[in-house]
Amino acid sequence: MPETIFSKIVRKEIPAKIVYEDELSLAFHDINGQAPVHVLVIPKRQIDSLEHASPDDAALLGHLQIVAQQVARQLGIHESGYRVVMNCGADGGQSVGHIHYHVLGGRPLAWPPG
Ligand code: DGP
Repeated sequence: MPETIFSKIVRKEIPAKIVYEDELSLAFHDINGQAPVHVLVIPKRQIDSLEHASPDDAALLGHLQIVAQQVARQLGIHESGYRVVMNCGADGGQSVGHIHYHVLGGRPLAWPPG
């Protein structure tokens, strides 16, 4: 799949409000935040979606979840609670073809999602 805007963010070719970075991952505020805290956690290496992930990607996906925890703590939503969600494919609501977790918090979140 062609690269997306997220690869440009990884390479710092376009700006983003980055809150965390390491050799494998990047976390930055969503441009269209749906909660007081809405951060995206992405791998630097593009995987198009969860459907495109393989067992070899298991450690990387686990790493992204620990980064999500770190971001929640850093932004002070770890005690009130937060949601970590990944959309996959058209019906899942995925709009950017570079796998990512959403970290949402800072207000009560409804369930189930629409
Ligand atoms: P999803 O719909 O699950 O694929 O989520 C993609 C999210 O990416 C969506 O909430 C909006 C966000 N987004 C799209 N383009 C940009 C961008 O250029 N910068 C930032 N910070 N977020 C973006």
